[in-house]
Amino acid sequence: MEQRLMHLVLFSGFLSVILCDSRRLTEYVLIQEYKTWNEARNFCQKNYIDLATVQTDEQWSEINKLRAKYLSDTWIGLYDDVNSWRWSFHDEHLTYARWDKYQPDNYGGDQDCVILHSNGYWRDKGCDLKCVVVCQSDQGPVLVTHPLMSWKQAQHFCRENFIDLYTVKNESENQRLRMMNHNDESCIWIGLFRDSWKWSDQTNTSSSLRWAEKQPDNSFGSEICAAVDEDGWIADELCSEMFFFFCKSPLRVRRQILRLEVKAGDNVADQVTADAVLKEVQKKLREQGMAADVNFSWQEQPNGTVFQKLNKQHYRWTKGEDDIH
Ligand SMILES: [Ca+2]
Ligand SMILES: [Ca+2]
Repeated sequence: MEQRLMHLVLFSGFLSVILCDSRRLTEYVLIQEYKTWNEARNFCQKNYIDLATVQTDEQWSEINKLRAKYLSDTWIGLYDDVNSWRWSFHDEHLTYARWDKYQPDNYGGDQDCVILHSNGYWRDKGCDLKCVVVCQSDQGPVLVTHPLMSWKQAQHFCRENFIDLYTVKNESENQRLRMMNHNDESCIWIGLFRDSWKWSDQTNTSSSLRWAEKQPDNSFGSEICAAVDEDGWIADELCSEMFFFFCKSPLRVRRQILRLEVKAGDNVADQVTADAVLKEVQKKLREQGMAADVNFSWQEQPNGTVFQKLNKQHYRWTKGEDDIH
C-alpha cells in the first residue's frame, strides 16, 4: 500500500466550559449573623435576592445540608400577612372597621376570617368554625341561620344564591345587622378575611408548609414570622427574635477555560472543523461521566479566529487511500 507523508500543523484553541444546573436558578446561603426577621429580609434583599423560599423536597434537602453546620432556629422568608384584611365582594380594602376589644388577636395563629358577635363588634376567628351567615342581596343583607357553615362554605353559598358575603361599609349598616340578629347569634360570618402565610419573594404558597407539631400557635400573641427550628420544621416566632438566616442567592455559574491543542491539516481554522472538534470533546468528556448540563463553547481569540497556529510542525505517515486529491 502506498504511504504518503502528511503535513500536520499544531493549533491551539481555548474552550470555555460552563458548569451549572440548568434546572435551578437559585441556591441558598446561610448568613451567620444574628438579626431580626425584618433586618434579615433587608439584608437578603440588598445583598442577594430575598430571604429563602423553601417548598420542594429538593429545596429542603439543600437547606438541611446547610443547616447541618448550624442546628438552631434560622429565619426563612415566610410571614403571616396579618394586615391584608379585605372584603370577599370585589376584594375591597377595609375602610370601616368595628373590631371588638383586643381584636383582631389571631388567637392560636389561625384566625383569618371575621364574625359579627351578638354584642355588635367584630372578632377574627378560624375560618373552619361553623357559623350563621349574612349574605349581600340586591335588597340588602340576608341572614342565613341554617345550616351553619364554615367561612368558605358561606362564601360559596352567598355567591351561588345571592351576590356575595356581606360587606359592612359603615356604622349604620353594622347597626342594621345587629338589629336583624333576633336570636342573639354569637357567630355570624361577614365578608371580611385576610391572607395567611406568604413568602417574602411573593412565590405562591403551596399547601406543603412543613410546620412543626402544634405550629403555628402564635403563643406570644404576635408570632407572624417563620423560622426553621433545630429539627428542620417550621415554627412561627416573634419577628423581634434574633436568629441566623437563609438568603436566596442567584446560582453561581462556574466557568473554566481549557486550552486545547489540535493537530490537523492547514484548514483547521474553519467553523466546520471547530464544531467537529467540539462535538468530539463533549462526547469524550460525557463518556467519562461529565453532567449533561455542562455547556461548551469555543472562545474567540483577539484576531477573531478560534484556533491559533503554533510554530511546531508535525508530519505523519498516512495511507494513500485516505488522501483527498
Ligand atoms: Ca380573635
Ligand atoms: Ca410558635
